[in-house]
Amino acid sequence: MCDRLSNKAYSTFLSFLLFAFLLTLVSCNEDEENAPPVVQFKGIAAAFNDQVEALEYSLTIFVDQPGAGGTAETWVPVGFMDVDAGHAFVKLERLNADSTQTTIIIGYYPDKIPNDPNQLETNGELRDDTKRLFEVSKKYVLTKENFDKALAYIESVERTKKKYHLNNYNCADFAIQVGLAAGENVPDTYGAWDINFGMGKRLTGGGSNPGNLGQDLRQ
Ligand SMILES: [Ca+2]
Ligand SMILES: [Ca+2]
Repeated sequence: MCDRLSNKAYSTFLSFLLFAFLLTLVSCNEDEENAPPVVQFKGIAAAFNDQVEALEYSLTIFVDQPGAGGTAETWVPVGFMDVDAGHAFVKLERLNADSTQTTIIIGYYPDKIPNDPNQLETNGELRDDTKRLFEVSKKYVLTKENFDKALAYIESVERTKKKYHLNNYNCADFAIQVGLAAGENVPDTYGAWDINFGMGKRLTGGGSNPGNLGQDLRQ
């Protein structure tokens, strides 16, 4: 009897853990209540459409790796029943001749936590990640032409309403693709997750991810 009770409790625990993992990973580790504001993109694009003389254009990729960083894990457990999958985001910055800077800091998120934890695709949206913490960053100085290409790519994500997909197009994919659009050879290492919770509950998948990307950019 004790064994049966124990198994039932364990099964319940595993179910909670799986659900928490899915919610957290799908949301790129960001809870709804503290979600960064959705970017009003028209204003941001227009910010660079002035006649200010520029000294330098750059792209910086930021990575909040799972946990405290420093490993290529695709996720780490947090506390008793939570999971941290990290986040990746980008900054496009223009240093102006008048000693000011024009900057956007932006990340890609699912628009909402899906009701069905097995549904890996949902609508995506760009959010202002100005206040987001990170452990790794890499700056790429760009030509104006490549800077404009990166900006155009971000605009295309918005314009085409590109879908978020946990395996195929998540926050790390967005950051990597912005870098590629800018002509930079941004590394893209596949990381897998295969979590067997027992009782028939198993999550397998993989793709670009903040753990691997952060580790790659440390090199
Ligand atoms: Ca972290
Ligand atoms: Ca990918």
